[in-house]
Amino acid sequence: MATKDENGTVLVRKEQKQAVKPPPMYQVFLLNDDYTPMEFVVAIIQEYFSKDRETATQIMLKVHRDGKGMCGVYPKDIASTKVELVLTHARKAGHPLQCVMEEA
Ligand code: TYC
Repeated sequence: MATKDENGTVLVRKEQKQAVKPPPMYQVFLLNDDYTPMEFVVAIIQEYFSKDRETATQIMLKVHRDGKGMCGVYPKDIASTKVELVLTHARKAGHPLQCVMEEA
């Protein structure tokens, strides 16, 4: 909004600081276990995290070696939906695969 000071000079307010913060983002991880087949994990990463086969294989191998690997970063509701879909798919297939989210 423009106003005038005592000399009649037009004062223009500086653009207001952005009032809305960007939403917090969440990293989605797969955890290693001794039973879920490698091929199943690769397929999960391709299907739910939109990775190509090579990238999915690299992520799966990282999880296998290090115990944990990041599959993607999303706003909270999307991350939470991905975790639920992965867990549901894994349980239906009879695998103990674990999937978790952490604020980035
Ligand atoms: N460790 C599993 C195996 O040797 C493979 C595996 C990889 C399981 C990644 C889970 O998130 C996982 N069959």
